[in-house]
Amino acid sequence: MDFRTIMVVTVWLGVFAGTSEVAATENIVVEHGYARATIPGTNISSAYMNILNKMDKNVTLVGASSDVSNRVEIHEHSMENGMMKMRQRELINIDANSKMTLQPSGYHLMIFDLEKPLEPKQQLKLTLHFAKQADVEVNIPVQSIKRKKQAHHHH
Ligand SMILES: [Cu+2]
Repeated sequence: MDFRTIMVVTVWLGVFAGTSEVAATENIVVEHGYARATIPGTNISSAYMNILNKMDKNVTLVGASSDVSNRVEIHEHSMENGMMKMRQRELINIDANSKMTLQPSGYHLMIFDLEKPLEPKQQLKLTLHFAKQADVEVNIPVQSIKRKKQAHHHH
């Protein structure tokens, strides 16, 4: 399986979202964060969360980093002609007083080149980098991939 195939498969499987609020600053709040356990045979993971911008101006997520990987990228999944496509993105804009959801079918963070696979129940520390705004550190749980029946609707 090549990398793109793996990503498509993980999207179709779907996962349960986490429930705990994981980090807060005064201006940017991250909640419902979780990362996927690494699929055996791969060295990648992906991370999802809600990012709440509580300010009266927009903020821009420009990247993320982690001590488990030197390569964390912003990606976007979208359906094009019935095919799930994944593209790297430079940034994510979050409007004033609004919420951006990083989720399997949209924007997400891809973590590459893991030295050790991420295991369920482990905590993953991520640092989110914003333009003209302090970094936000989050600690999110690693969750195993669970099958969701609804995820098998093919569009
Ligand atoms: Cu991706």
